[in-house]
Amino acid sequence: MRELTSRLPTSPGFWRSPLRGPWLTSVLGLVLLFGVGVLFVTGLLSYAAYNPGLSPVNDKTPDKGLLGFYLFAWPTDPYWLYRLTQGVHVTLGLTLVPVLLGKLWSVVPRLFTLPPVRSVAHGLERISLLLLVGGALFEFATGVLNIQLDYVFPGSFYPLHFYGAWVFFAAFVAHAVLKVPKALRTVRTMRASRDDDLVSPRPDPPTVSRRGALWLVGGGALLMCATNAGRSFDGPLRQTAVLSPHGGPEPGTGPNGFQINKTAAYLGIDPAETTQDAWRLTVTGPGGTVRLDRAELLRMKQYSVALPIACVEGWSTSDQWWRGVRLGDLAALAGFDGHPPDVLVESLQRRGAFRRGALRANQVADPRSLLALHVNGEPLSADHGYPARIIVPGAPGVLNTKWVTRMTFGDLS
Ligand SMILES: Nc1nc2c(c(=O)[nH]1)N[C@H]1C(S)=C(S)[C@@H](COP(=O)(O)O)O[C@H]1N2
Ligand SMILES: [Mo]
Repeated sequence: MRELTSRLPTSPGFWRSPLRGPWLTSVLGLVLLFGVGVLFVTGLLSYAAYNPGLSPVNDKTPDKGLLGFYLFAWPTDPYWLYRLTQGVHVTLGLTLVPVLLGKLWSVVPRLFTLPPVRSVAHGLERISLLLLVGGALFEFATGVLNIQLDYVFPGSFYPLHFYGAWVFFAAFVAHAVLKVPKALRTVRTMRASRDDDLVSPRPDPPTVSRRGALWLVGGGALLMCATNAGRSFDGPLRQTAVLSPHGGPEPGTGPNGFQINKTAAYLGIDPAETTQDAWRLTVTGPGGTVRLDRAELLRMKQYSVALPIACVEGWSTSDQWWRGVRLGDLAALAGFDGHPPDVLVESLQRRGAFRRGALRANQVADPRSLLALHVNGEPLSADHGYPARIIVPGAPGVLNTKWVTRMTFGDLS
């Protein structure tokens, strides 16, 4: 009988690894306490950076209501802000995958304990664990899928990952409040109590030490970090990011030879619509409507600025030299002198996401925010948004609309 029951995962004897116990679980838990905290903060910042308050243009998350309480106008300083916060968010998220898996492995016997619910309090705790584990798997899965260029999860990434983050983090905080004191005690005394339910009653002989197991998880995490972090840099470093897309197709060399998200061909931009004869920029606002061709834009005062492209997917380029017209000067054409408002930017693109984006007044007012016509001394290439694209300091790449054709100035929120 004893033999039979220990073949079922509901029996403690089924779990034979001598590694399981409060020590391993506590160490991995404390690493996640710190890591998930950073992921949550950088994730909320990432959402704020998107200016979701400019609904429904930038964000279609319905009824974010109270969850959006913290939103603020995303600053333009320092100009590498989003490159840093999103690089950390994505690289750290990938680095923590082995730690999360190790932690789940270390507590998996508890998933099968019988009876499943012993009391009301125990039932509530199990529900919170469901939200915790489910939330963690959901957030890591949607996050990893989103950086694979081809997003396959049903539904829009933003509301899924955003709501998921709040559910996960609420359960995470409850769990941490309950468990951190014990975890700290366990790690500090380096002693694992023998009667803990995670300790196997019939352990197999060890094949690896506790420290060895930790090295395995830590080595996996380092490997994830080393094979992904390169996406935040150019040149040979980017080639070290063998485990994740570096952005879109390989960009080639020359002034326009830096990372491309999606090419003009892929998005169906018709070259016939971008010629000097065909293309016009329409600038509108309460002061009237102005239509400009590229030559007229080039006759306006041109400014140069060195800014990176930093994508929500975690990759970024180093600073590129952009040259073009100040957004503030275009706002002046639309009747706003001195105090520019928000702006809605629309591209030639007809299908797919990111056809348009909205920028906040503080972004329009920054003298480094440009409608760029040149990059690194050459006209923009088709893939980087010729005839004209937005570039704004500190902003996520997705707001740097390419192939701009219309800008509508006015209060959007
Ligand atoms: N019209 C349009 N503009 C766009 C996009 C798009 O799909 N369509 N992608 C955005 C995203 S997500 C990023 S990260 C940047 C990338 O710019 P790059 O391809 O010049 O590097 O362009 C942005 N501008
Ligand atoms: Mo992006």
